[in-house]
Amino acid sequence: MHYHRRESWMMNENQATDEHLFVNRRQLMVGAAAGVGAGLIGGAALAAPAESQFSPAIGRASGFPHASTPITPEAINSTYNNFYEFGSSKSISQEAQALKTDPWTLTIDGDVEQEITIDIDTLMSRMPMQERVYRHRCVEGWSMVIPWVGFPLKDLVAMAAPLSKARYVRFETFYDTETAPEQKASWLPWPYTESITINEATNDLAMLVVGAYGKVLHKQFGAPLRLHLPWKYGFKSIKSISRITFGTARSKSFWEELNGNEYGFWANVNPEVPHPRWSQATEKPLGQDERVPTALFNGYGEQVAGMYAGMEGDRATWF
Ligand SMILES: Nc1nc2c(c(=O)[nH]1)N[C@H]1C(S)=C(S)[C@@H](COP(=O)(O)O)O[C@H]1N2
Ligand SMILES: [Mo]
Repeated sequence: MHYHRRESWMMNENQATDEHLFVNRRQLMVGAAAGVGAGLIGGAALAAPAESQFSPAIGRASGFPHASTPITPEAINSTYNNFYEFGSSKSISQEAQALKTDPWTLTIDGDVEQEITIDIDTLMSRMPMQERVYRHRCVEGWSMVIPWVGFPLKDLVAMAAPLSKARYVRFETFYDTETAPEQKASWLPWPYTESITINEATNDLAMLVVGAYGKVLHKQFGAPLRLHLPWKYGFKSIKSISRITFGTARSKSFWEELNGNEYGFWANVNPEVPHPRWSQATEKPLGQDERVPTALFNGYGEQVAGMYAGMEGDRATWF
């Protein structure tokens, strides 16, 4: 539970963006498996679980804050979800199995040097995979701790080569009323979208997730590609991403469109700023009886607070 400031996961900027390393990622992974290149993929320290469906080269990054917090049991986590495309209750794990994840492509467009559509498997083969244990705090007041497998969002940003004028990154979920009948509801602004700044997208903590618990991502977790921003309320961590668009202007997200007074753009976790209808001071970890105090930035302030310097007094930073 201790966090030390200088950690091996603090990847060298050059390593994250260097073209030559992108080309040699497969070799890098082989090197890591042999125990020689672990530092190069961001501090692989512990071996992935033996039953992992991922390459053994994918190690667990030990240095992230809260990396040794007890993990929420998979059985609890995978049956208590928010995925409105499949219903507004927490019990959508069965319904979500209708999601078709193969084939799946991701389109990267907007203010980029070249728009591309890339197959999810190709994308995964080009990105530096890693396991990270992250806390997740839903705006509704429950939380979980989950071992994600994925890659830094900043590596995808580097691959996308956004134009210098791009300031925002918008994420969009699939839209398919056949597999997700809830998307027929005309009063909801489908498809689900989210938006963050380029600065946030290139923060070390921002992660694109393709797996959890050593397995390819369960459909209810937002297969095959979902975001995780552990310092923000959970709704920012959009599931089943099919498009990422770089732009100069902020776009309204699904929740902001529905109720901007309750679910804003920044949505950084702050126990002292209540939701208009409830306190955010405490949270209920899934699988535990007692509520526990909620932490500023969900406990990741050291990594992210600098991005919001001077904005602390603005209520919009926190909801
Ligand atoms: N596409 C999509 N992404 C989404 C949601 C959703 O309804 N649809 N719900 C969000 C909310 S409110 C939370 S708390 C998390 C829940 O993630 P989990 O089910 O993996 O715990 O997903 C977020 N991403
Ligand atoms: Mo949430």
